[in-house]
Amino acid sequence: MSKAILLQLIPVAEHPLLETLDQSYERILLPNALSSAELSALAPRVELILTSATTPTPAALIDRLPALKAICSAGVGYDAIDVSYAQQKNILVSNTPDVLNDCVADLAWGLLISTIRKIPQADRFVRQNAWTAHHTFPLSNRVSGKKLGIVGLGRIGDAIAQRGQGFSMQIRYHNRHQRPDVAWTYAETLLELAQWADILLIATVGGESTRHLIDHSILKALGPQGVLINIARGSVVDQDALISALQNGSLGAAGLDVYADEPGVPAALRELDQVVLTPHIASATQETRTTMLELALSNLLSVHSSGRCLTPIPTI
Ligand code: 8YV
Repeated sequence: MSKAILLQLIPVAEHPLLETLDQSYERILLPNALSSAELSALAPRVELILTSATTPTPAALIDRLPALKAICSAGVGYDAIDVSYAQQKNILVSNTPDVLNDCVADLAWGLLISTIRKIPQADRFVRQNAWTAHHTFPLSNRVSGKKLGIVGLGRIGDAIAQRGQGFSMQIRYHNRHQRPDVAWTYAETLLELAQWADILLIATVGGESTRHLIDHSILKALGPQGVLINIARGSVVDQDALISALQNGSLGAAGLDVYADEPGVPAALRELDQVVLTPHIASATQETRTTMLELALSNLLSVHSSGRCLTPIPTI
């Protein structure tokens, strides 16, 4: 009898846990090239999906797989997966929380410091051989002691706030609800947080609930000296409003790891010198990506052995 199928929506590096999975599953990498007819032929045997936070896993795909038991993602965000649809169909869905908190928080701080101290611009200045005895790099701004407003104080937001203490930052946050377990000051509204903050750092979840949370009015409240840092999801920011605010000087600067339509980054954004851009790399270190993969594979193995995920996404 043919083995059940583990459908990989993402390519992954070799790993001993894959060898264990291979004992029970035929692993098929679903390339864009797999025709609809080929997928239909495999569909009755597909029990598991391995995906990532940035790989669409829509209801249309779930619908084609009648034997699907679990979708395990190597990533913490799950806005690209139709979780509620899967859960309605009793399909387990898991993500990889916590294991990436440190690297995402590190990158958030890297972007924050790079943006305010203009490190990439200074690097370009040196490489272009512009530094002479009579031409020095323009002054930037101080980081330590600034007012840091965090939008979304989850586990990643916590790790970012903790690092902020080392920089003597004043820290406030806005969440849907105040957290009784943290000492940081809660801002009742996002507008109030943006008015207060020097730096607004977005660490909230993506998806419809937070779409364009950062709009024209929030950017205006942050102001001409304000800095926006986004390591969460591009969808949280109205990207057109952000570009306009940066172009007309009503916002000071931005450091972005995520965009509205990845991997596309509009030319208008790329042309702005006061913006630091990274290609969605917050969790992209050897160590963290290995740990994320291990947790995703452990979730798949757990579904196989016990019918449960180790880190299931709560029912939504
Ligand atoms: C990755 C992410 O980009 O975990 C998330 O939510 O956005 C990132 O860690 C992604 O998982 C890469 O595949």
